[in-house]
Amino acid sequence: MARVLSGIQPSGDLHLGNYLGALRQWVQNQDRDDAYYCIVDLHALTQAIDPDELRRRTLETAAGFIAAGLDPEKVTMFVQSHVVAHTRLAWLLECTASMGELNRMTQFKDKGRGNDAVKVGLFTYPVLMAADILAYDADLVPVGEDQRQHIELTRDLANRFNFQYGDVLVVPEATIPAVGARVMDLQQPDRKMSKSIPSPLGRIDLFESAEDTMKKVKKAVTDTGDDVTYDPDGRPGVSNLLDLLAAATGGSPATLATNYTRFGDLKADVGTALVEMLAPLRARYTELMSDPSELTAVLRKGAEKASIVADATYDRAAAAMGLLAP
Ligand code: ATP
Ligand code: LTN
Repeated sequence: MARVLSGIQPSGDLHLGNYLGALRQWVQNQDRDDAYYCIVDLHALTQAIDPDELRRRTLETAAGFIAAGLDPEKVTMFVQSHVVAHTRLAWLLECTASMGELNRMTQFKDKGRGNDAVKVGLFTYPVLMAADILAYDADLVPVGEDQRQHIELTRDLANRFNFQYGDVLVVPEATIPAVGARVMDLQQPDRKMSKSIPSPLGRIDLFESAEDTMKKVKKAVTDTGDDVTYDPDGRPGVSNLLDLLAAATGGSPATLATNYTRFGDLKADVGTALVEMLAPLRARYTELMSDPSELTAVLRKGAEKASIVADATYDRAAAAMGLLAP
């Protein structure tokens, strides 16, 4: 059985990119894997967020995990800050990572570089992520394409630690889905759909109304020319729509393109396919949010189980580095 870990930040509403890039593969493999899924609230602190909003979104993200199809009886679901070993192990790894390699992380370059007021936490973000993964001896990390560089860093840190201190950490691998690994913004198809960028028309939230989804797909930016062809580099708008259709219905985007001559017909089919895919998720979400006490119980149990695994890894790593046992 493969040990699996992944996480999502409670920094905004879950969107179609989170579902197709990450959540859907978590659900598909939950019978096969020994999986740990965390709501990474400490990572959400690296960008300004209101405390009440963070609390609310943490619960909403937990409801979102279950609504997307995760079964808390089959996987361990928990909140990152409830398991103290993450930050303890992160410190040990901060004493393994170099300034140079963190400076090369594209997320830091995009969100913070060159700004003196940028928070230290944004700089060390990838080390905490490495700790999330390594604390569970994870073999696999199911994520979207944008996380590839972070997983590479995690592997480098684990290898370096093992070289220096002995065979302590498991070196993980990213698993990135064949379709839906990089869902683009519907209004700006040259950048990824994202929680933290205000883009009400460009982002499809997982639990929004069917009318909103239809409207956003209808207004999606397409490219110059009026034929439907699959060319992600040259024609990112229409290609993103074809990717979404392929992700929702199966089939390959290039083959699906041959069924259409007009953007309008393609958009109508993409809208309908997404609404059909998301309707059951939205119904479950509404039901779950009506009783948050059940969610908090799931998270408490999850954190207890996760702590046992993560504490053991921390103890192993601390001992290997020479920290005196208490
Ligand atoms: P932010 O933009 O605030 O960083 P996000 O929307 O990228 O947030 P995260 O919590 O950082 O969401 O990511 C959770 C998971 O969703 C990750 O595995 C990530 O790779 C995946 N993911 C995020 N956006 C997309 C996207 N547009 N397409 C495919 N996968 C995505
Ligand atoms: N950095 C990730 C979120 C994240 C994560 C993790 C993903 C934090 N810890 C551990 C996988 C494994 C993001 O921004 N999408």
